[in-house]
Formats: sequence, structure tokens, C-alpha cells
Amino acid sequence: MAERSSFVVVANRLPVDEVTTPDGERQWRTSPGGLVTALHPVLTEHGGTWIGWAGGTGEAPDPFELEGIRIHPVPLSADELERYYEGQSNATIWPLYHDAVETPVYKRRWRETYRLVNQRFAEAAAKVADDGATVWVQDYQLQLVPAMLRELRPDLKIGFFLHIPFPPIELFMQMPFRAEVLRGLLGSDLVGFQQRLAAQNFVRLARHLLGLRYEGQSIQVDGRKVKAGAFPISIDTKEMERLAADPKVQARAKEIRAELGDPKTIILGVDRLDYTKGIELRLKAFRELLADGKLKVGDAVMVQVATPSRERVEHYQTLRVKVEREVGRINGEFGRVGVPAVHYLHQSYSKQELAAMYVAADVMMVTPLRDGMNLVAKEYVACRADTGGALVLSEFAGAATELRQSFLCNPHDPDGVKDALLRAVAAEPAELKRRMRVMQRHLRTHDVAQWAHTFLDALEDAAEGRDPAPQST
Ligand code: ADQ
Repeated sequence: MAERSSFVVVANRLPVDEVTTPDGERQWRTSPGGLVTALHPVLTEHGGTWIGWAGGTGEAPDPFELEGIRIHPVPLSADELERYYEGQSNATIWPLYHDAVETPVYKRRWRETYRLVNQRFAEAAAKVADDGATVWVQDYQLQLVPAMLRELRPDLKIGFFLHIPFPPIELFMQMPFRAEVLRGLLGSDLVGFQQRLAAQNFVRLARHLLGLRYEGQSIQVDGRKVKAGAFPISIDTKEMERLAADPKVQARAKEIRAELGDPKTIILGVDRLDYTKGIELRLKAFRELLADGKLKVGDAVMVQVATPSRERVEHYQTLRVKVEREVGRINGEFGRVGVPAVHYLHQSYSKQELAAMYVAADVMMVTPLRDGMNLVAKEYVACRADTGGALVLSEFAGAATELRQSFLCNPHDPDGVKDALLRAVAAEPAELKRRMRVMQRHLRTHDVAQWAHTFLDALEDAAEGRDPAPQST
């Protein structure tokens, strides 16, 4: 029998990419990301296993070990990828949980495949988890896994963390298999959310939909207690600070500024090309400020990085057309030969290049209509050791709860967004410094490692039926 692990992470995606070396050999490499960085120490200490999809369709590669982590790939067929991932996960659940800013699409066969794939992940976890092991299930693609896994292995400690918002009751109630999803999550000992409000939505929903009793954040289910709580995720702050201080990154930041024609103000946006991120409204705010004469091309330039994302899902194809049309319109109306108003980059970048952009940007615009957390906002703050730079941040990003010294705005109010951008552009260096310092101090103590520890400690308490010590605020 294969070796079993006392700590198992279950996520849709494995933290690895297959690359081709210069001599043509195919090799696995860990993909950089906050989650894997945070969990790496816990995984290596416990001979941990990560279960997930390796990318690609058809047969999955055999399990292997990489940098001290056991990697256990789960296969997906092309049909399953379309129905479970692109369909149910990204065209039903994703929009619904983000306040239905795009209309969710409901399809029976997507739900059926979602169930089937979740069962496959649960079975993989049941197979590799040691007696009494801790299993941490991640995100909206796998909401049925906790209950399926408990059914197979009642001895396990099961935690679930939702990276995206959890919607209010009225919205959740739209979903055709809503009770099954809720029961799926309730298979956990601890369900973690980015925000306190999301945890409250969840416990109230348990009473509303299933008539379950709760006290505080603890729900009674079949004689068990299921805890809910807020665990705001963060970044590897030290690593981001180190990157930004790297002389190569600093030099690159200067180069970017020069390449942009040494403008007074560089306004930056960095997002996955997703309709929740508010890219269009940000572009529109910039266009109106140019039209009003409040900003001038040449003085101010906007750089919008939009990482290609979920390109086969229709909502995303429509968004791309809209964003590209808006960029074209702004450059057409306001650009000059050799001096565009907006630089639009539909590409992926290395962390070094992103850090250089953050260092170069005078104003960072993070304006999602709804976002679980938004790590870009935190990355920007961590990169500004010079305490320069201004963050314009939507109140509807989870990060707004912590980054109170940003220039907060309501993304649904165009004038509010324009006003926040102008205030950020005009702010005195001393004021920016004061704001940045407070936010940086916060991120140094609230980094991704602290997030992972806090969650895993709370899971331990929840599974043992202990009430954690009251938290000081
Ligand atoms: P995402 O919606 O993907 O995550 P976000 O939190 O902003 O959003 O993370 C994006 C990450 O991708 C950042 O680390 C950023 O540096 C990186 N990135 C963006 N553009 C890039 C590019 N062009 N090239 C390379 N890297 C790029 C979901 C939720 C969020 C939640 C996270 C974590 O939607 O709300 O914060 O999970 O829980």
C-alpha cells in the first residue's frame, strides 16, 4: 500500500507545472504561489500530500515527490474539465458567489459532473490520509468534498477554506443544488472564510435552509459541531519586500518609468482578466478624467496588466472584447503618436517583473465589484518600502477590511472612483508615507504563514471539540 500522510491538502490545482528543460526533458517544477509557500513547511514536516489536478486532460501522471511534498494528481477528462471546471465552478458558482455581477448559468449536467469529480477528489484523499490525519480542502470547486470524505473516513479532521466571497442567503438560494452544497461544506469540522460577514452568511444559511441550530459561529449537525470563522488570507510579505528591494528589480522599475516616457504619474492595474475585478470601470474613470481635463496624457499614463484567464468561458470572452474596445477608445480619443494613454498587456509576468511594476507605480488601482481578498493590493503595499505610492481600493475587496489607510472607493459609483483616483494622484508624499507605514506594519504580522497557522490551530480545536480562547481585537 502507498505511504499515507498525516497532513493532506486537497485543491483543484496542484502547485506544480510541467516544464521542458533546455535539453528537451519534461520536468515538474513547483509553481510559485502564496498557498504553496505557506503550506510548504507544514507539508514537509508531516510528509504531507497535495491532491489536485495537474493540468491537461486524460490520464493523470503517477504520484511523485517534489521538494519534500508528495504530489497526487487527479485526472480530468476533456468533458469533465468543461462541465465541472468551466461550467459548474466558473459559470455557475463563481458569478453567483460574487454577488451575481454576471448572470450565473445553471445546467444539470454540469452539476452531475461536479458531483462526480468531487467524489473522485474525496476518494483520493480517503486513500492517502493516515488514521486521524488532518485534511484541508480548498475552495469553491470542491465544496462537496468535506461531506463525501467524512462519509468515507469519519476519523479525519477536515477543514475547508473558501477563497472567494460566500453570498447572502437570498443569492445562495438561487442555486439548484443548494442543499447539497451546504451539506457538503458541513462535512467539515471548520469552514473558513475571508470575511466575518461571509461566516455569518454561512451559519444563518444553515438554519434557514436546513433548520440547523447554531450558537455563535458553531453549528450543530448530526450530533457534531461545525465551526465557521474568518481567516483573511495574506501574502508572503517578507519575500515580496525582499523582491522589491532587489537591485535588479529597482533598476527595472526605473527602466519601466523611462520606457513610459517619464510621466508624472503612473497608474497601474494588475488583475486576472475577470469581470469581478472592475477593469472596465477603472478604464472608464480614467477616460472621464482625461475628458474632464483633470488628468493629461503625457503627465499621467495608465498601465493595465490583465492576465489571460478562463478563456473558454463565454463571460470571459465577452469581457475581453469590452475591455479591449474601451482601451482602443481611450487611445483613439486621447493618445498621440508614440504616447498612448493606456498600455494594455494581456500577458502573464514573472513575480520579479510584477514587483518592478509595483515599485514603478505611483497609484495602484484595485477596484473589484466583489473580491474574496485581493492579493494584488497586499503585494503592492509590501513592495513600497520607500513608503511612496498610493493604493486606490474598492470597499468590496476583502482586503479593504485590513487596508483601511488606502483610498477606499465604491466601485459602483463612477464619481467616487474618479474622486479617489484624483485624491491619490494629488496626495502629499508625507500623507502617503503615513498611510503606507500603517498598512505595511499590518502585513508584516499578518502574512500567509500566520494565516495558515491560525487556520490549522483552529481546526485542531474544532475537531477536538475545544472552544478556542476568545480572540483579542
Ligand atoms: P484571484 O482572483 O486570482 O484569487 P488575487 O487575490 O488578486 O486574485 O491573486 C492574483 C495573483 O495572481 C496575485 O498573486 C498576482 O500577483 C498574480 N498575478 C496577477 N496578474 C498576473 C500576471 N499578469 N502575471 C503573473 N502573476 C499575476 C482568488 C480570489 C481572491 C483571493 C485569492 C487568494 O478571487 O479574492 O485573494 O484567491 O485567496
